[in-house]
Amino acid sequence: MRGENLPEVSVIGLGYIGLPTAAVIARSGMTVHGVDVSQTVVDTINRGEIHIEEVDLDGLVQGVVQRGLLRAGTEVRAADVFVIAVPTPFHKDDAHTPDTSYVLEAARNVAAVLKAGDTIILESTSPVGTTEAMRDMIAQARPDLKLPGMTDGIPDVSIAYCPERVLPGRILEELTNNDRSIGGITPRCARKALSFYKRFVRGTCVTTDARSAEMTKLVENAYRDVNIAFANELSIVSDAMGLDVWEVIRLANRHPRVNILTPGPGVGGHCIAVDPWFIVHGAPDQTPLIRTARGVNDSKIHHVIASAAELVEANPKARIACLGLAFKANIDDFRESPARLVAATLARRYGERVNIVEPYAMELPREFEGTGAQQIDIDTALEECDVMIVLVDHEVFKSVPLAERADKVVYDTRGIWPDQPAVAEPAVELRKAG
Ligand code: SAJ
Repeated sequence: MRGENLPEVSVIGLGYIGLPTAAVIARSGMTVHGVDVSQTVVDTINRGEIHIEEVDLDGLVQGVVQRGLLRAGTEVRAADVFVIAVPTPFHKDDAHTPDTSYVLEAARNVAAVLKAGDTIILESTSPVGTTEAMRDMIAQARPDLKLPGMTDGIPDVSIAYCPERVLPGRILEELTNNDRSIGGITPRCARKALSFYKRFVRGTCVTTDARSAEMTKLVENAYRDVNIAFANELSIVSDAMGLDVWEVIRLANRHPRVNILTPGPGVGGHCIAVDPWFIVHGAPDQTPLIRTARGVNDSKIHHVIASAAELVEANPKARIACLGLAFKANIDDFRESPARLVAATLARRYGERVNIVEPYAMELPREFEGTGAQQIDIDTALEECDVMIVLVDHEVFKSVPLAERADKVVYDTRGIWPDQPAVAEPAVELRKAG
């Protein structure tokens, strides 16, 4: 312990959640030992640098490393509080079976250095029951310790589940200001974890049991997935009926109790398209709505590919610009991105006719190699391309005035240009065709 009894903290997993979390904890004055399996990640952090992009994270990490509050390594060391933030993907089988092996492996490593009085907190999005499974794994590894829920007396260690709920692009702000649900294996565990979070979270921290907290996290993302699916289904219906979905949603949302989300080329990222499967897997017969929503959002990608291909083929001489590769606006995260999948499919089919505009990418991802597709900037696209396929609602695209795009054939999957005149069918005469 340092100074006025500040706990020493170990954060296991230094990715998109773990690193910002470690840095914010360190900023509050606690000494943090970060753990990651990748030596490169560890070396980068120990130089005061970062391996991921997130607003303001570089300065924060540099500061806490310089002050000696954050240090990274590949081995779990003794600490007072362990925060586990490792990935929980699912297996690519039909049942979408959750893969909690990284969580259990982290718990096994923690067990080796655990001492009476310690607190272990799982933050990774996890299927219901994972925190208890983690406890069982620790019980097996450390029969010398009394574990919560397994002893009549006061347990030696506290174990809790506290999901992160931060939005990529706003992680540092949301880590501090969002409310937190803290689920203990026992109420005492929850209180122990609560006293830790109160040191660096300004939002309200609410205590509950571990299983409810696990379900709460899954429900939050499934709620969003279902609502985006509704918007995406409306867009497919509107296409079939020849309606402008943006106009329909705009009007419907004037109702005081209606708030339809925004259609897009599908749902990307690592959370909303994944977490609902954890609920479906846990209760396959009780989740028709959640499962269907997943299907609707996945099928939207194919609807967009088909509609874009139709437009490209209807304009055989046109040069095409795909605007955006990121999984959502104003970030440089291209993993699990529907926009990237759409653009790459078009690049493979139509080769050098296709141009990609992605201000957040230094170069095109590997799957574009050999397709003939080029990366160009937005100004070149506006000068040289005739067909614009909007896949991401980056601010820089939104701000293009009508005068610069009025003569383009536009397929706007994000509704960023509501003033764009509709294109006459069949294909228009193209300005730069030929
Ligand atoms: N999207 C739409 N239409 C919308 C909103 C989003 O198509 O109206 C798409 C986005 O373009 C993107 C995907 O959905 O492809 C997800 O984007 P997002 O901004 O809704 O969410 P994420 O994945 O960046 O972060 C979510 C957040 N969860 C909720 O808002 C309920 C975040 O708070 C969680 O912490 C994060 O998942 C996580 O780590 O679980």
